[in-house]
Amino acid sequence: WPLRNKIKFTMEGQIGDLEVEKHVQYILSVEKRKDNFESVVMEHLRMNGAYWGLTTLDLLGKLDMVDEDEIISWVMECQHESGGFGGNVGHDPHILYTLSAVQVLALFDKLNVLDIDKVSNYIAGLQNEDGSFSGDMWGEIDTRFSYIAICSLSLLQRLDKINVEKAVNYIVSCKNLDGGFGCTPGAESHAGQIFCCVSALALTGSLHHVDKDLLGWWLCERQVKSGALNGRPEKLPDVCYSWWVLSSLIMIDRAHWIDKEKLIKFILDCQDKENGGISDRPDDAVDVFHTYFGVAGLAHLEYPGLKAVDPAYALPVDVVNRIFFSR
Ligand code: GRG
Ligand code: ZN
Repeated sequence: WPLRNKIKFTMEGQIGDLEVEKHVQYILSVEKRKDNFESVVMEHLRMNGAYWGLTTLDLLGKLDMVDEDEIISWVMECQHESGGFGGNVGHDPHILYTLSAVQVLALFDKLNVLDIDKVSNYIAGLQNEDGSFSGDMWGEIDTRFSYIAICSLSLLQRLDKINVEKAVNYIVSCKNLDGGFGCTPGAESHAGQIFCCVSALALTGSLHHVDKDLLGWWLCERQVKSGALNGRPEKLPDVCYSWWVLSSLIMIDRAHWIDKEKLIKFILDCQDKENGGISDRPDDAVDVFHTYFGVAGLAHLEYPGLKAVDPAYALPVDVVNRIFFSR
């Protein structure tokens, strides 16, 4: 996924600094805190929080600051007898948390602790007759779940457990006239869903279903005057779209259609320079989700000192390479 135009980081004063140490401390403190508002809200999606926080630490080169054994045994405690993972110990399994669990294990090179067939059978069991995927036993269908199923099974090297052709056809049925994708057939294009559909198509070698110029045009139109990106026309910009939009543009080779320097400046402006963390917009409250997407967005923009991140697997490139090239 080569980026075409490199950015110069030498113009002092033009591009501020990434507060690496402060962000590391912020993530470590969120992991530990149990009594504040964010940790109460995060209780049921702690597995996603662990993925966001730990991947950020890895991109910053600081994954060794956490207790790996403690994390791995907590992740495995969240596994349900069905093979799927819950958001926390004792919670119901959902495909959303199952991908995060697989990604966290991948970060630590610990996929071998999994009963791979059990996890992949749980995921494959969520595929419907029309090729779509439900998120859990209750049946909600969304192209987010198609991506999650394909990404997880690809990381586990078990894509053969599902009907890939039908999965791809379902995603293509969610394509709109503007070149984008929605959560179900006929639903409006949204950058988050476009990320899911483009990644799923990339991971299955099916990107020929995307009109790259048409979609690239829609995606680069997401950049507003401040340099930030929004998720659909007329909506407010938000740091997380630096991930959803930019990853999609990279996968279709159109990342050079946006102004990268302006986007870097916007992400850096969303930092809490005192206490660490990144927010959705300047001066809003920070959270782990936007801290991850801010740092991962900067990694896509080749900000110095950050590991490269894979736009489809949403993991550091060295982690992905270790899975596919070292065995
Ligand atoms: C491994 C990176 C990774 C993801 C897992 C959960 C998931 C797969 C993908 C989610 C894709 C998605 C739909 C992202 C959008 C998230 C978001 C900011 C939603 C807000 O929606 P609105 O309607 O926001 O409140 P707008 O910006 O449209 O006003
Ligand atoms: Zn956001």
